[in-house]
Amino acid sequence: MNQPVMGGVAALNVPTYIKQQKLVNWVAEVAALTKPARIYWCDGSQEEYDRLCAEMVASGTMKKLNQALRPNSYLACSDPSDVARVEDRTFICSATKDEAGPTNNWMAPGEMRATLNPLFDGCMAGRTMYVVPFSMGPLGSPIAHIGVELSDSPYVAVNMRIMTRMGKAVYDVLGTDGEFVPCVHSVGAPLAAGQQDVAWPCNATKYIVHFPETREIWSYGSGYGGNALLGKKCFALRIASNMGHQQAQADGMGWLAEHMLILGVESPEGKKHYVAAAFPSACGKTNFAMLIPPATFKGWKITTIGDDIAWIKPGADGRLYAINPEAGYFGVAPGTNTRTNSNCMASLGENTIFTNVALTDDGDIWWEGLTKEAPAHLIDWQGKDWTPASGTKAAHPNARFTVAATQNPVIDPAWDDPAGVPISAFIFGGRRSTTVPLVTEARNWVEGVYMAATMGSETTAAAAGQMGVVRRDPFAMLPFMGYNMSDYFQHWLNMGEKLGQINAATLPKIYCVNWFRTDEQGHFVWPGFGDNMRVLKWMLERIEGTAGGIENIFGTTPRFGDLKWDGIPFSPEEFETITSIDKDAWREELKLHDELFAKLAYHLPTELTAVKAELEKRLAR
Ligand code: O2Y
Ligand code: MN
Repeated sequence: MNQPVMGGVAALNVPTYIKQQKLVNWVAEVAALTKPARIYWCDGSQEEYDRLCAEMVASGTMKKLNQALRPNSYLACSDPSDVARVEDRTFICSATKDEAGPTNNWMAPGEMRATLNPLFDGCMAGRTMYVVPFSMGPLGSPIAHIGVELSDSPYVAVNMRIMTRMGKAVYDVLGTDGEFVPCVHSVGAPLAAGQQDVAWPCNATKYIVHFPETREIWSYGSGYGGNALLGKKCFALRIASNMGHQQAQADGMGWLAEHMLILGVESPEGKKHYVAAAFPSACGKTNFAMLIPPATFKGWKITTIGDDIAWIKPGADGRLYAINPEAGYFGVAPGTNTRTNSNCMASLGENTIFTNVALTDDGDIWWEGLTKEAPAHLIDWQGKDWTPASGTKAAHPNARFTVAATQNPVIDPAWDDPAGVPISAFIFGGRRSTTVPLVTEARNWVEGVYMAATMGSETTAAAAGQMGVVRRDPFAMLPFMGYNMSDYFQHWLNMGEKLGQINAATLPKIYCVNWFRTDEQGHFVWPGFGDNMRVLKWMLERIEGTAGGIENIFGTTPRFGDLKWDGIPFSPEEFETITSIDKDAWREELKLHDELFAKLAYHLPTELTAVKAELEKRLAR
């Protein structure tokens, strides 16, 4: 924090190790617009992290947790109005509305720039602008890409150090003319001279804006999560999905940026495969990525490459290679405990930033579901005294932890491999109380894309046991698509076709799963969590060509005897409850697919309507 303000413009003080003039010019340009009091170039060191955290403790933004119970860990509590991603304020400002597609908010780029300019003008006054260089993916990996975020939030700077490969080394990769995605973020709360700051500055007006043509991200008004940590959903999904699609125009193939975890599954015989799995937000992705097999699965191992996002590029051998572009986990805390995810709990022992959880009297953290019984007294996420009688949640339901991936006890040895890992299967899952069976293997790539395109989850009414409204969430990408959803379906179909031409035998298999079927009383039938291993084992054996199954209308499913049941009292009747196909329900389901396809009619691939027609025929038989 050593740059003085000179005549209203903060000195740039560019570190000598920065060699790229384009970057320096851009920082100067944004500083001229946003008018910060200081500019600070982050180097990513531990010393810097500790110092910024100490400054936030001093300013009241964070609390240091009990050093003996939770070493080097902090609690930040946000403004109650700033607790989640803001989908209705998120825009894809491509040149035309059709390029953004019907699932995105769109505004013409010129109009959006005219809207944002006055908001950003002077928005960092009185604050420090942090220059945060980061690599999404292993430094220098051919699958990785670089970004630089300019933010007036020190909370963003320290979280970005955990969530990405952030710091000085990025400039070596960038060199004099390397490409980077420019990300500008402001909490939108300029400080007048002498004005007292608040613990969590933000603004009621929020904009999360993507300009795909220039690959820019501009975020205003929020300091929280995906709104502010711009490497995550904004870059790694919205801008990157666009980049992967654009690349197809250049090389005929392109690449994929997916809302997917990546895990390794290894048999006792040492057969190992990597699978990438897409689930909508809040469907237990982190639990699945760190799954602990049941005790009876001796010798089976699950290892994590990533818990949320996958970047996937084709190799010359026709296989798809994936990296986790992130370096940390920004996971949902409530519901996480040693039973649901003990690997995750072990990851959170130290060096963690908690956001919007409750504080215990001995300076540790607590959230709903962490322990069976709540402590007798807490300070809740809004800083108020809390007891079990309060009748409110002590932690916000979207409370988060930010922790380095390296703290995961089951991190995969290849998690940081610049070459990525070969993907043997894709898994798509939604939350459905009826209709969709436990697991189905698509007969071919096109039918797999159809499954992914039509996946959906029931809204909370269904969780209460009623037949809920299904929100379609194609590929679990609905809030994260950087371009037209139908063009994205076509991109997947094209990639499958081209990869199949190189080597049909290594084209990943595609599965659709549903852990959430309920019985007549509305209770979940499938135990989920570690028992999902039973399904993963079947998949691995299908990939190896050693497991059986039976073909139905939609694809291939395991028979009861095709899964390993040791250690669980699960009956064939229960299995039937979660795998049966109700033809009437499926006829209704296909009508809902019609509604989705009607919405996505512009550029909707004819292959998908053909799959649907074929399914209808099979249903009629
Ligand atoms: O609420 C936020 O700001 C973040 S949302 C999020 C965070 C980590 C992983 N996934 C998600 C999501 O919504 O899919
Ligand atoms: Mn996610």
